Amino acid sequence: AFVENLLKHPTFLSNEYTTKFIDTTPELFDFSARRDRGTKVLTYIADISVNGHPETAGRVKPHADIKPRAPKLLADAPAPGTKTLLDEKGPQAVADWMAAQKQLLLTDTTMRDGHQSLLATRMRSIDMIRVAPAYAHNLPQLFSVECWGGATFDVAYRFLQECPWQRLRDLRERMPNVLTQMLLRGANGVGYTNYPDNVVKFFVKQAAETGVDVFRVFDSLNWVENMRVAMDAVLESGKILEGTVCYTGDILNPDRAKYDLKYYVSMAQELKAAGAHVLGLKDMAGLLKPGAARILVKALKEEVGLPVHFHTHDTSGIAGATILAAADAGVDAVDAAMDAFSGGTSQAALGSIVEALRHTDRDTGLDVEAVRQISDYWEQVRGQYAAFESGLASPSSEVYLHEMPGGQFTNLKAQARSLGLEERWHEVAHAYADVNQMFGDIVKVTPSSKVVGDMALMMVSQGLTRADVEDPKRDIAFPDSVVDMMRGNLGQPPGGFPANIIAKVLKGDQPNTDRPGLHAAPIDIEETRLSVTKSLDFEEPIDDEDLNGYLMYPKVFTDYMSRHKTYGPVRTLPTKTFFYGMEPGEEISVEIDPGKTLEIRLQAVGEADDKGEVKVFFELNGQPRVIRVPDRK
Ligand code: BTN
Ligand code: 3PY
Ligand code: ZN
Repeated sequence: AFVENLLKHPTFLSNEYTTKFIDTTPELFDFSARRDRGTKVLTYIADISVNGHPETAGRVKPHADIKPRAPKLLADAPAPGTKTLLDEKGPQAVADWMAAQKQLLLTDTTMRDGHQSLLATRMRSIDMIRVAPAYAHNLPQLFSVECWGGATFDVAYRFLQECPWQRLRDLRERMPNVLTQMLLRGANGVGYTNYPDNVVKFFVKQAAETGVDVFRVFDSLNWVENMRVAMDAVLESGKILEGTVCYTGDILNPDRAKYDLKYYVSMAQELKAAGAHVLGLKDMAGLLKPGAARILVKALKEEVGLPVHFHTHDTSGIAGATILAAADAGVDAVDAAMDAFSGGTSQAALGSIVEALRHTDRDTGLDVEAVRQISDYWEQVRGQYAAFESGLASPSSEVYLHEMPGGQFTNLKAQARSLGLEERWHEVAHAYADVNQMFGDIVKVTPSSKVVGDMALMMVSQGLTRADVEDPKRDIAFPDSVVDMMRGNLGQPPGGFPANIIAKVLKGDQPNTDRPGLHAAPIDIEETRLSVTKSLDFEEPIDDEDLNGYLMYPKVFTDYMSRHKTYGPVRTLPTKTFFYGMEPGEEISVEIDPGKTLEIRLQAVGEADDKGEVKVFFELNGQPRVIRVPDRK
């Protein structure tokens, strides 16, 4: 009866599912559907084996045969952790518990900021899912695992051909005792532009339902007004709201008085009044120096009274010192990355912080051997992504000049390279600093950092100085993102943007200085669901997760869905296969659905025929299969 029912299931009949559909209803899975999915996956492997992956062409190749092995589980079951506390007592209890702890609490960022900052966000879900049980069993004392949001959302769809929601669900399931954490760009969601209020609310509700426990909410101009909708949605979800202050400038420098101690304390107080359970201190570029951290953390703890969670980047090489100073000053939790994903534009090394604090009154209580074993796994994983390494070879004090966020640095460098400006990188760095001053000294973090970067690249490539740009007699074609920001579409920085630059960019038009969401009409969510379902040619309406994917990134999402139609569930392919295909004689096992494993052997690759097609010969579970793919080489 089950089989009969499922054969009538409209989604089944349309022969089109997301991985999620199958995962949640494995019983709906019969032989011909499996065969179809097998064929699609073989088509992907054949295509990559013949044509290569567009993203790894011409890049450094991984060494030899890397097969990451997850560490052994050191306990029979995951011990109760912070997530257990959240489920049993709620978000305020977690915050109270944080504040009462003597030990320094740690968040591991490897699965989000670590690879976002070192590998252009390219880490695939399968590499995270394999090690997640080791976190739950071996490191149950972690405060949280940052594993979602920021740039990971769109990169999953856009470049990795996988569903970010499915990633979250899989990680949540395998780490039932530790809090999951995401980075949310306030009204910009996980995108680069302000979304209507109802879209932001819909997104937060879904993220909470699918598995996010801690929401680090920030605004790219530090405008609390623009964070309220997202923050209220988190509060409503019953999850933990980490209202976040972004740190820029230098509180010790009298020339940067715009962002002084008073400024940060007062923003933090606003966030507390808005209902934050935890105060996030987000030093996205790694500018907070040890002496300043001591003063800032002490003031925030004394004058605001929320537990403080500190995030920084090691671009300058000083992050470890700053973290220890913050720990001394009483910070409650800090972010770090597993050793193999630490340093440079990423976070400081988690294992080294554990060791540095051992036998002190802030001893983290983490098992450093367990940390090392997990880091050894990540070391292997990182090797697979050699093509995406950005290669910042050494710490760089230049970060105090340009103030680029760790997550942007390598991206902007790649953009500079593609414009032929790599040799002139230090000019780009100076231009970035000049643009910041020209824009009135603003917080630079996604998306405002992208705007500053666009402008800096444009100035270097056109040989323009700040004086040239500001010269009222000179006509300048500003990048679209600059025009958009000056119109007020990302909100307002403290004190607004300078009048001269607004006048120049908007050519006399008046900017909107209200919160952008105030004037954005709500999206008709159900109407959108119907129209997207129709345009994808699905018979069943798309679910809330997919709809949220569409609302954030309409084109990225629909492109993903159309590739999914051709290639099926490629998310569980080994990373090497995903990026490089297979060699003749090679064999792999792929669990395409829980309990359903494909044994794939690539036998041989033929020559291109007169139609420009190549035959690729496989064995799939011992049966011969031939797949034709276009030769695009
Ligand atoms: C992208 O780079 O557009 C996303 C990655 C997946 C694209 C697949 S890889 C095989 C096939 N060949 C291409 O050039 N694109 C698709
Ligand atoms: C992001 O928004 O992706 C960031 O990492 C900001 O630091
Ligand atoms: Zn960061």
